[in-house]
Amino acid sequence: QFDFLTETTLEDKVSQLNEPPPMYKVILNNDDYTPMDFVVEVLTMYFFLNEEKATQIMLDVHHKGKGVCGVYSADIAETKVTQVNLYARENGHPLLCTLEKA
Ligand code: TYC
Repeated sequence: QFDFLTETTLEDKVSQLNEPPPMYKVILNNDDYTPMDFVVEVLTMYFFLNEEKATQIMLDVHHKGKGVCGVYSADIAETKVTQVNLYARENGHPLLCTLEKA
């Protein structure tokens, strides 16, 4: 059996049932304008990190260009990215949050 719309075979579907869902890394990207305090605030608000862990991740991103905020299933990862980018835009900052397959 082959589903022409999704291009999945029955075999694919059965193995998907037995496997955990694909996971995605939520990535924070560095820029030269977003204030450090704002990045820490975002990390504590959306990723349930304490001030210390949030500061660590923020500094890591600041020095290395990007960093992982968390790993989630597709739906949750997409929601986090949307929320962070929207909140940054609402506050006039260019902070960019993206997804990568884990
Ligand atoms: N580089 C920014 C600054 O010096 C701080 C910053 C950190 C911005 C992490 C974005 O994802 C980021 N103000």
